[in-house]
Amino acid sequence: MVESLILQLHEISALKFGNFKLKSGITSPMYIDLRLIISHPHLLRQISSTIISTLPPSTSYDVVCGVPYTALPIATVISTTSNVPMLMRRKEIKHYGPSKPIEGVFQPNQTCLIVEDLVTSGASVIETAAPLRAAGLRVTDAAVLIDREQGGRENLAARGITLHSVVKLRELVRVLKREGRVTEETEAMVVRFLEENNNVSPAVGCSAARVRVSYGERAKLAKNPTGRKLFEIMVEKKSNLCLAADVSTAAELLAIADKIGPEICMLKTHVDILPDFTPDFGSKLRSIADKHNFLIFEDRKFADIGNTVTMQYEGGIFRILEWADIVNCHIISGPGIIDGLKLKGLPRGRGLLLLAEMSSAGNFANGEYTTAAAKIAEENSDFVIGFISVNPASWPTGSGPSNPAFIHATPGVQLVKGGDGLGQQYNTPHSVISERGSDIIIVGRGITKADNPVDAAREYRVQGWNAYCKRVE
Ligand code: S5P
Repeated sequence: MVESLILQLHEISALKFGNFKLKSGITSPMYIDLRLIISHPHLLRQISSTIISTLPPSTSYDVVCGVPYTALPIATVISTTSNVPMLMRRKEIKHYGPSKPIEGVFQPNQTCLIVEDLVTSGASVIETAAPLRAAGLRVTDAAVLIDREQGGRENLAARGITLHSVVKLRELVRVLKREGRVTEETEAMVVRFLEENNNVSPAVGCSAARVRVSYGERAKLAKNPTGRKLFEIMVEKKSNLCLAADVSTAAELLAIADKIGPEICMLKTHVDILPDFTPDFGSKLRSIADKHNFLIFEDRKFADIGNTVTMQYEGGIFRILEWADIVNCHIISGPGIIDGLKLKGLPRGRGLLLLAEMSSAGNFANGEYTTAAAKIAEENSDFVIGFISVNPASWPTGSGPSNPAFIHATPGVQLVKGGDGLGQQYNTPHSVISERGSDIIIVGRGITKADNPVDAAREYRVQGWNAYCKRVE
């Protein structure tokens, strides 16, 4: 049965041999293109039923979800033939109408079987499991046609997902060789390739040296006490998650800070959106921060001349200097803004983040502007603790991002890529930490608007932390 499947896949050219560049950048002697199966309904049906019959009889599930896009038709056939409802995970979030990462009807605590055509590192299955889990579903098993035997099984097991495959790549090539479809040399080449690439990380590597240094080591390099404290908290709490607590009232903010406090290393505020702000807000938030061991970051985005920002930082009704460990500023007005903020902040041991890049579409913080921010940071490393950035891995080496003392915090993070219709652009925790080389994920509506913000925060924390662990491994 499995043998006949393999031969049919070879006949329709879904299995090709030669020299192929994979998504990960490595060259493979074999290319598997299972998108072709939708042109062969009989084969699609056979693949779907074989995937299900390979599962151990004890595997139970209430719903199935295919990894987009190739496995969607497979999951659909499984759903219709076994009469099990299906869910779909959106790869992009819609900019209009209700935007749900998961389409279909389900109950929290139901078990969802993930269906996939091909597993290499397991990254796609992991990316699909994340929003399902954040929605309250249990994900314990993934059923797949082909296991490339390149670390996917182990990477998934590390995340609590058991991989069930119909066929492993070595076995598949053995069958083709036995049936005279490939030569002995080709088989040997594939086997050698698998031996040399037996552990493809689901995290794509990042070149800057900074990203390989652990947060603990970087704490020792930080010149500013708040920068050092932030790294230390991240290590202690195994968290690189910052909550953007953009809620409607101060009362709500204090409540969510207390609930989500255990999951975060930092809480970001916009105090000027709180209609019920009172002078004791700062001390109340401070005691919650002390209770749960997180830092407070007021996202004030100062942008004026040095003299004005000293007054904005210290005075007014908000008295930010009193209670915020960290503030941030634009560098549009030149280095005088840093001098102004430093004058007030440094004696109190506070820290400053520079907005070197922004997450919104069409923003102007790039190129020379970003390089200038990196230079200003180097010149003020006693007070500047790092950057608000979006893709530090793309900054030229030798500028700020390669200095491990500086921390990078990135907004525009949700479990699926997308946007909010007002210019915000989202990347996943994995992409932000592993591919873009940032250190902290700043998450707002992904948590505050979730059905269960505490569960959602935990999921973001785990994803952010796992991506970091993989990066420094
Ligand atoms: O470039 C930026 C800089 C910041 S600090 N883009 C941003 O979105 N932010 C802030 O991050 C923004 O003000 C908001 O508080 C948070 C993102 O919230 P979310 O709901 O889109 O996750």
